Amino acid sequence: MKLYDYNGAPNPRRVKIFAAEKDIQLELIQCDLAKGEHKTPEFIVKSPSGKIPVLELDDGRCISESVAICRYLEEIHPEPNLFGSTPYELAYIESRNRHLELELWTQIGISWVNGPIVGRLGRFKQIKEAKESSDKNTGKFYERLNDELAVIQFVAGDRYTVADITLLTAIDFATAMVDLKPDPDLTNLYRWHKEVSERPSSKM
Ligand SMILES: N[C@@H](CCC(=O)N[C@@H](CS)C(=O)NCC(=O)O)C(=O)O
Repeated sequence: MKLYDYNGAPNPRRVKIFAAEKDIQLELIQCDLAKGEHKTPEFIVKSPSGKIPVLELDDGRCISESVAICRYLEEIHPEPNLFGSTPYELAYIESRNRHLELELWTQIGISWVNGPIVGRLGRFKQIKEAKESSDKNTGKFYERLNDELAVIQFVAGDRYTVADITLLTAIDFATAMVDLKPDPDLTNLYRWHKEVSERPSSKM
């Protein structure tokens, strides 16, 4: 299986960490976002939204969206389980993952597209007020996570799941590329980040 990737891109990293946790080997194909390789007609056939990651199966069929790709990997390689195994656990992990995607990743994304690195590309009209608001919302969400992680070890309770991968990649990207490093006072969040970063998969 091939994974269309770009070094440093956070969404392909989610899939690479997920696959590493399951010891699944993926052939990584670089799709150069800086050169616009993700917007070519050939690539749009693989990924209608013109985004990476994309998983290409050996028969040529493609799957886009990191969670959809991870679900496929979970189906073909069920252990270790990362999406939940009981009806409640499946739904709870899904809800935690959706909180992170809809309430954190979305805000980090707004700060990113309205921030200096994307600004230098000159491709979008940037909105300063949008960035100010999403920076603030990201900080508030970090505080909420810090409170939650005072009483749970991992994002969805007492074991590592796909939701931890979603949060790790969000925080690492926000810290390195968006200047949204969590405040050092958020000690529960830092405790969690240290533990999760020590897993070999996090080196992806
Ligand atoms: N919801 C998508 C987001 C994919 C995404 O935004 N990928 C970024 C790279 S991390 C991308 O391809 N950006 C290029 C663009 O949006 O044009 C997923 O989870 O896979």
